[in-house]
Amino acid sequence: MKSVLILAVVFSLSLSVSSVSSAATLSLSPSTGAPFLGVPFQVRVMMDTQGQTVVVADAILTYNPVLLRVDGVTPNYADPPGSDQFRFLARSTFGDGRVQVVVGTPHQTALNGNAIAVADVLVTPLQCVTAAAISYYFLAPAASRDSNVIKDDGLGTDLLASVFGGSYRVYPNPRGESANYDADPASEAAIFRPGTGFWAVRGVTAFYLGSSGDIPAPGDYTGDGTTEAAVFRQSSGLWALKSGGRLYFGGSFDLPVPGDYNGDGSCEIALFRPASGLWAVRNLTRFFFGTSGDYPVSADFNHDGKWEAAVFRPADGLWAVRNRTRVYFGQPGDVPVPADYDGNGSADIAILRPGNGLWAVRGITRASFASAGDIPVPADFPGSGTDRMGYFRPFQGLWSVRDVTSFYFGQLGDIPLSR
Ligand SMILES: [Ca+2]
Ligand SMILES: [Ca+2]
Ligand SMILES: [Ca+2]
Ligand SMILES: [Ca+2]
Repeated sequence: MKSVLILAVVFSLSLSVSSVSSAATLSLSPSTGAPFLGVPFQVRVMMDTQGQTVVVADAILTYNPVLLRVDGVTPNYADPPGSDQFRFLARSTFGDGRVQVVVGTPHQTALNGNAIAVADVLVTPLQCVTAAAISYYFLAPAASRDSNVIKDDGLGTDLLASVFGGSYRVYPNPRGESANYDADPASEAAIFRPGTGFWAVRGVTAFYLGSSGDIPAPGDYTGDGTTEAAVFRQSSGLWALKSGGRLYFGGSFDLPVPGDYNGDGSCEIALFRPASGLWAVRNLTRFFFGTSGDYPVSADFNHDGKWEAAVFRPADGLWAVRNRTRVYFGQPGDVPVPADYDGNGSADIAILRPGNGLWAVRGITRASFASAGDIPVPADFPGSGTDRMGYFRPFQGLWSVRDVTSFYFGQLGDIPLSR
């Protein structure tokens, strides 16, 4: 996925202080990634002193608060064994796109090491974008009020010579193929907790399936009319179904896009490869549709019972439904939220604009519903045959379904799953 490899600006400086033979760096780990809208991910502040003993590290990160929100800063010192060297001196977050982490070591036990984790920063993506950057605020060695790494020489010599930020591609939240886990026709609210593999379906069941990093991919794989939990593991290509089915299909960088692509009433295992636009539906077909950077938005757009491959292109708002249509609807930063909002059996082209909470359903309706950071979960919660606008507000665990209901279910970090 080469389009992700957009590193933040890297400054290189020639040091004028001749006594400084090595130079410290600050970096972010991971420096690239593909997090989901609204689902927090963690980046680690890393310091490399290149063998120098230091007494203070002062990392100032900057980010675009329209695209990202910092939800927490946690000390994380990967000290040399038994050293217990660091002290967490200060942390501060600012709503205007800055977060500062200050750590120090007592002089008598000054650090002498290489790449050291300094802190973990929990970041929540607020918009779907191809590049959300986190950079260090860095001017020059010894400049005041920017990032610094101070040598243990009693002089306050700033060793920091280079910084390496990160850039992250934010995808729409995964929705699976369906979310009807019981006998009634209504969609259920469900959550997947990525850290533990915990699933909970409101009022129905809770269980464990999958583990940290797995992408939830629920669908009616057996064709019995109810949804089955499933996860896709990018590291190995594993699909694990609640029924016990396990198989390998796809791998790193692939996104699960389960759906009923042949109209036989059961959900197929399928994937989309954003780097190349490859679609692969297991035991059925493979083809290329879309280009690098597109978001998959497959659904049944023409009410023939079969799902169409489809993509939303965030750069210009293109919706392309394979063999059906190409229209422009939406703009960069919008979240595609296809669903059947008028109940005619066809998925409708729709977007949520996170900045102002605008939902727009092409040719049908517009409404203001949701605010920044909310995760869209349109679904047929009443079981009436029509999908409703709905969102999950991670901070509060709040679900709100427009004109229908609201309730609390789940918590920050959970991936909400409804369709
Ligand atoms: Ca149900
Ligand atoms: Ca099928
Ligand atoms: Ca169709
Ligand atoms: Ca419709």
